[in-house]
Amino acid sequence: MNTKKCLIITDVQKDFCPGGSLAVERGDIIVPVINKILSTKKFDKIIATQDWHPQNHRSFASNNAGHKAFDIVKSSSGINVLWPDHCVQGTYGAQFHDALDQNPLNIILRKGSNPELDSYSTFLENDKTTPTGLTGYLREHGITTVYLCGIASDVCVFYSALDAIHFGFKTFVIEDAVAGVDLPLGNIERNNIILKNNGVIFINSRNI
Ligand code: VGL
Ligand code: ZN
Repeated sequence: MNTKKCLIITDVQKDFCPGGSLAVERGDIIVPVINKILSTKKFDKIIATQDWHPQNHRSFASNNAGHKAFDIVKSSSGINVLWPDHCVQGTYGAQFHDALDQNPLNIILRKGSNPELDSYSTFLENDKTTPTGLTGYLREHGITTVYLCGIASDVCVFYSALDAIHFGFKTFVIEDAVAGVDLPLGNIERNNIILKNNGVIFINSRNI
């Protein structure tokens, strides 16, 4: 079968990098790695996603009276962690990291715009039914294989990789081009094991 590859760059945004409101350790370190991957021109399509929340988003602790950031909650709308305000539409923190090479991007997909619903996966929102449109885009372009990188390895990259497998794509996570929240501690390692058990392949960027 003819292999067609798409690189999916997840949420490489200022708020997820050191200095941002939901900063992830190493969030900035992966940017030159991603740029180097881009320079190899090994992909048929390249997509980048942006977490893109309205200020009144239900996943923000500030919009839930009596709660603080990183509280774990239960809700029917797929909101399970309350986060600090982050990636608010049109703000500085929602911008891509300045060093990310945006020239090769074919599309930019924004997610998390419904104030009542979070959207970790770049394929389906957290209700597990609302599509972002990514599956259709990939299928229309005959993509068979996806390579995931970006932030956060144990949140958006994790749920995207599971959905990529679910929708039938051969799925790689580029291990030196992801950074995670690791909340609670050990979450990155636990989720990596789940991904491997579901058929996700971990690869170093030099072996792509
Ligand atoms: C993310 C937490 C909240 C992510 C987005 O991009 O992994 N994490 N919103
Ligand atoms: Zn978010």
